[in-house]
This record gives sequence, C-alpha cells and structure tokens, in this order.
Amino acid sequence: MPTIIDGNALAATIRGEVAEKVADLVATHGITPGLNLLLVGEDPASTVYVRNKGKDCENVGIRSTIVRLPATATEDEVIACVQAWNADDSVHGILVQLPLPKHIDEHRVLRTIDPEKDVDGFHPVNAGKLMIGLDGFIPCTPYGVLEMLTRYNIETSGKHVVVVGRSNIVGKPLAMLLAQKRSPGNATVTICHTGTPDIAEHTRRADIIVSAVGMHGLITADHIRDGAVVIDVGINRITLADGTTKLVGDVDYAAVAPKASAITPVPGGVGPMTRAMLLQNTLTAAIRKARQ
Ligand code: BQF
Repeated sequence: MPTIIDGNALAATIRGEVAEKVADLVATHGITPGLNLLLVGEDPASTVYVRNKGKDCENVGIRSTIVRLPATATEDEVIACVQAWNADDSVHGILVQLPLPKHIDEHRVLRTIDPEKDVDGFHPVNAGKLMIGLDGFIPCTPYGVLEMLTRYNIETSGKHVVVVGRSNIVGKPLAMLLAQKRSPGNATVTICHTGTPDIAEHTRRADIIVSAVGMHGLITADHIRDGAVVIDVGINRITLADGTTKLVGDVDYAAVAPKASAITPVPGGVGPMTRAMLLQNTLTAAIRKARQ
C-alpha cells in the first residue's frame, strides 16, 4: 500500500513552526501579525472556510478580523474596505474570500489589494513574480502542495508532472512553480484541462499527478501508472444514498491508492495545507514589513 500523505499532521507541524516565529516577532519587534478577512455574502462553504481561517490565526498568535458584507454590497463598497486595510499598518495580510457575488468584478477587487499584503497571492503583481521566479506571495494551495512534496522527500527534479486543471488559483501557478529551475521543481510539466481530448493518455505517463478540477471520480485506476505519486486537490461534496453528505476529491481513492506510491486523502490532504500556508504567508508579510 502507498504512503498516505498526512496533510493534517503536516499542517499541524507548520502551524507549530509559524506559532514559534510569531512569538519571536512579537518578542523582538513588538509586532503582532494581523490578517483581515472579507466575506461577501453567505455562501455556506465560504462562511466555514473564513471562520476556520480566523480560528487558525488565533491558534498561532496572529490577530485576525473578519468583516462580513451582505451579498448585495456594491463593488465600490468592497473596494473601499480593501483600501482602508491597505492604509492600516496593523493589517499585514488581506484576504478577500472567493468566489465573490457575480455583480462584483473579482479582478478589479484583487488588483486593489496592496501586493505586499496579498497573502492569497492572487494580485497580478504576485502572479507575475511567481511566473518569473521572484519572491512574492505563492497562492496557498500550490504552496501547500510544494510543502507536501518537500517534507515527504518526493523528488520532482527530472520527473514528469501532469497537472489536471488550469485555474489561476491552483493549476496554472503550480505548473509554473514545478517547471522552475529550483527545488521543488525542475520537472517536466504537462497541463491537461477541459480541452484535452484524452486526459488518461497523459496522466498514464506521469510520475506525479496533481488533479485540481473539482470533479469527483475524474481520476480512476486507469489514469495511473504503477508507483505514481497522486496529489488530489479536488474538494467535492457528494450526497450519499442515505441523504448524508461527505467530502471527496477528484480521485477514486479506493481504486487508485493500491497503484500509487504515495497519495493524498480527501479530507485531510491538501485542504489543511492550504489553511496552514495562509498563516505562513501572513507571517511572511509581517516579517517583510518589519524589515522595511
Ligand atoms: C480537508 C476552497 C474551492 C473554492 C473556494 C481542509 C479546507 C478544505 C478541505 C479549506 C477552499 C478549499 C478553501 C479540507 C479553503 C480548501 O480536510 O480536506 C481545509 O478550508 N480550504 C477556500 O477558502 O476557498 C475555496 C475551495
């Protein structure tokens, strides 16, 4: 059976490391890192995500403030909130929970965030820095995947990675990061997406498969070559026959795990790492500010 990559345990380790460094920053500079989170509307999943991110902050000594605006808030109201936080020196990180209601231009909102406070790494400046290998902020999910590969000593150099999914949040940045000449990285990267006629044809040749699509059962045993590493970024809520719901990934875990050399579960895989790397990015933002 494969190595189960334990995202909960790894995230707990990272939270511990962040907590120590936060305490250090408080002791040496009198600076408490602060994260402000904006939630627009009442999407149940988003509400839970934001609440958990706030709790995570509390657990490591990062100050957090959650502001909720109604789904009817205007784009200008959202922008005004971000601008106020840009101007506030006690706010080191700004997170606008996505997705935003349809009448709000997401790109315009993300462009408004000060790139040095952009702990989600979604500002075009940080996307551009990532693309050319400069230190900006790496989006939390790709960052979490890199940490999983590093801390489980999974070699990427010279390997063939197939990323399924091309979102700006996961697929595209992760593919770029893994192709770069550094560690982890230096991989040959293939990106598959909805325009790929036969995804399995590509994934069967992969040493490492990352699926970030959001489609339960997309990756089956037939997609995997023996001994591949499987990273499941998908988070899908499905309803069982008895009416209860559960979280599953993109990967048919029961069928794929026996063929894999290492695999991430859902829940308890990449998801907790996403949350942990937000704390790391917020700490980094505060440290960079302290050094200015
Ligand atoms: C787990 C997210 C889609 C759209 C917007 C742990 C999270 C999820 C799962 C979590 C996600 C997904 C987040 C698990 C944050 C990841 O144990 O499997 C943690 O909190 N996530 C988000 O903030 O916005 C999203 C997915």
